[in-house]
Amino acid sequence: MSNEVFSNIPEIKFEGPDSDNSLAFRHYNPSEKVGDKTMAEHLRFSMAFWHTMNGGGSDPFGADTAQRPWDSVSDPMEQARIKMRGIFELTEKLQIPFFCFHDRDIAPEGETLAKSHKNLDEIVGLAKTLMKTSKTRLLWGTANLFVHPRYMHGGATSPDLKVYAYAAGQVRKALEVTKELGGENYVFWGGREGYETLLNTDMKKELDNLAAFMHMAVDYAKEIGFDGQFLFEPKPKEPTKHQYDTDSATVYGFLEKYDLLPHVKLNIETNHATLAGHTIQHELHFARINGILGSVDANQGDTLLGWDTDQFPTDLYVSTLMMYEILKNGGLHRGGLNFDAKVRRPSYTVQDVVEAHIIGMDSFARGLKAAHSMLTDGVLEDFNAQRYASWNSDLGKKVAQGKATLAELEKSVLNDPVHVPASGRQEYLESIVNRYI
Ligand code: GLO
Ligand code: MG
Ligand code: MG
Repeated sequence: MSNEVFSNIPEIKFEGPDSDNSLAFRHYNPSEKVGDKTMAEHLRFSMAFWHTMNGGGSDPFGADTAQRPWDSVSDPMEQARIKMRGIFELTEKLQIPFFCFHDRDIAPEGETLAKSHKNLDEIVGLAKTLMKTSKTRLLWGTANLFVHPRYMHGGATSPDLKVYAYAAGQVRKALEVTKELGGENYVFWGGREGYETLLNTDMKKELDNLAAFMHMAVDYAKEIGFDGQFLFEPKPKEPTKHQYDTDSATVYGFLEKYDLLPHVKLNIETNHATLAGHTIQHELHFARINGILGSVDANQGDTLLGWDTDQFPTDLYVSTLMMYEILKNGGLHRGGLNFDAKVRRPSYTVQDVVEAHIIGMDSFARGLKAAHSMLTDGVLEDFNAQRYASWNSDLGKKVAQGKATLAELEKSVLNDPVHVPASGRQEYLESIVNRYI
């Protein structure tokens, strides 16, 4: 078909673990059932517009390396049209059901906010038309409040009211178009919502303003009948030295303090967990037990580098433990696994991008299967039920009900001979996890 944007990319199909074809799935078989759901229903993959359509590979030391079909097109609006057609085509060829975008990824910024809205409307109109004949859906939309120089001090935490108002206008519009495209979620990531030095920062005012901003977004969503899930994405540093949305626990505290917990869940990214000094399992687990696990930005960092490398996920140990938490959460519900990931700079072809998505999808398919078997056998559950068994005693139950006293607890052990608790058997448990992978 001459209309194709990526004419050299075929439809990617499941060929099984023995296939030598780099443009095929070895493990991701969308219709295969794992437990009571298909792989497609469990995994809800999504493609990131900013990396896959806009990322060119430039870094602080060098220019773009990527070769893309629209390279020779100079009109930014025409490029935007091709890229939008491109993401629908590529998601379909890869059997990825969703995509995600920032407002400024899909349409160029105009001279005024009003002109930017107009550009956005045109491209959103195109996306809507493409959706009529495509299976591709919108996982989430968001507003880019960090690239433009006006946001150098932040967007929703800017010390300058005019900048704050501009950010508000962008978010209002982004919510409107996310609704128009049937988006399942709306994400806040505080790109520049943080600070470099407290010498020029009123932290309390900035956090109060951020909360007011989010409440206005929640109110506007209600006003226009957008019923998507709001998500807040934690990240500890980069671009600012101190990001206000450091990690899941910090964001939970913020949401609770400002009465936003009823409206907002988390979008948790693997590489951001690493930067915060946590495992992704810790981040997902914390969110799960507090009822705020919303969606996942599936990527991975590099153990030797201290910044956000946003690589495609390949680590099966990690994908297994992630899927373990997600299954225990009863799934991702309206969320998904969004590949917030980019190929390395020397991987400059479109084929590299496709192969990167394939290994990401295969890694999660294997993680899903391993986690599902592990959970079905209940090995970790049985072990931990035993480990915490003493809490089933009457005294243990009293503590849980808040009815015990220090003196009562003391009395229960006052005349005990030396008590040695059972071994934690970490290495044994690690060997069990390895067996399932
Ligand atoms: C950068 C973030 C970024 C967000 C995106 C959505 O480190 O991961 O890609 O996911 O802006 O809010
Ligand atoms: Mg992200
Ligand atoms: Mg990132």
